[in-house]
Amino acid sequence: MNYFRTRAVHAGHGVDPQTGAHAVPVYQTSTFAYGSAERGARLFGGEEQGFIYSRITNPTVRAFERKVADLEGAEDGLAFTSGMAAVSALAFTFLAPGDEVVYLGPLYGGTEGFFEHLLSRFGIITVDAEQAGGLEAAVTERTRMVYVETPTNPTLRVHDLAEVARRAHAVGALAVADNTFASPYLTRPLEFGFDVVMHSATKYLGGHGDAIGGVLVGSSERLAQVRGEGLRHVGGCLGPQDAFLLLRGVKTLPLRMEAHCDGAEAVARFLEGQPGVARVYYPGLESHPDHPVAARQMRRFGGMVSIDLEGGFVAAQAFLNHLELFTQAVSLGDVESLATHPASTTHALLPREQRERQGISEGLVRLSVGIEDPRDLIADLARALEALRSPALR
Ligand code: 4LM
Repeated sequence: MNYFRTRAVHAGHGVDPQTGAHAVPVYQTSTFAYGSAERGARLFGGEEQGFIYSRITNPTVRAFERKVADLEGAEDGLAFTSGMAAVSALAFTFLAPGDEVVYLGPLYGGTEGFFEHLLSRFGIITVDAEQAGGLEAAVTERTRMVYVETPTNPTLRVHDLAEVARRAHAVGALAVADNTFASPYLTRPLEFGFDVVMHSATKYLGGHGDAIGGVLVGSSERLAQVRGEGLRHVGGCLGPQDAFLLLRGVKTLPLRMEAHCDGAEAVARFLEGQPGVARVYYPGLESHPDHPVAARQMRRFGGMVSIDLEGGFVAAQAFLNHLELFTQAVSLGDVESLATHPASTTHALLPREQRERQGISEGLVRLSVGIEDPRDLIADLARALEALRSPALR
């Protein structure tokens, strides 16, 4: 299986050997009989590999892990009940008091909140490289992890992944990329030297807005450590029913991503230059400062578009309230188009000055462009922009 589209359908599983079931069955079981006390001892002692308990591993979940690992070009994968469970398991496995995490902000507000508010309480030092004069200045001998999103949420920056991995490795730190926005169809950070890739599988991997999940991919050795510590002891395991939905979703990832990219490109081009729109953030536009990096690292430019509206929060609220086809909701990567105001939702926990520094202004609206016909989406956006020009709002 050489090609991504084939692997998206077939990788990670085959026909069920016992029953011939064509779809991976939902192994809705908490525990697995080991048959004899001797085998139980071997399984628990690590001398034999097998299913023991669904917090640690489950066959439906395993199929999902293997499929994502294949698509990212990784040795192995490890699934969690959410993206946040994946991030926290990774941190609890590899970080200790006195260690430093350097990240390139902004990140998803939940991840940045986890770093700044929770990890810091455990004596782990967290540094936003963008506020500390760049990666070179921020990375020190104590840096154990360098963390980036590609592209970033919600300002769609695209960092040079090879350069970030090089700087992380120069001090022996783990290079971690949250590839949620790109998906492995558009970017594979391991190919640029990253050690671990993380996904909120809730988004493009699942794709249908019906399941929450997270996944890490990387070397078998590293992931075995996370399975044994961050997953086993913290316990954020993915359930088999959600694994089934995510597994089904991933099969159409390449087809959906092409449609998301078609829609986002059309929407971004339409929005650029519209009266009332101060700025359009989309890495596929030549006007985007990271366009050359994105063109090197990404197959296409993704399904997310952010816009800065003149008139701040009042304009953003009015614009959102006039959308009819876009649903006002957080999350992203669903087949349905979604729209949100990051400053008051996904990034509301961050202090306002920090948000402003990171470009998350009061007028910023984030669009997750679905797979609908772009002409209908543009008509919806045009209608909402027209409403902003009404005399009452001027
Ligand atoms: C949102 N995002 O932005 P779970 N990494 C990235 C994300 O965007 C998210 C997570 C991790 C949004 C959720 C409300 C780049 C989430 C966290 O939600 O824990 O699966 O992933 O709208």
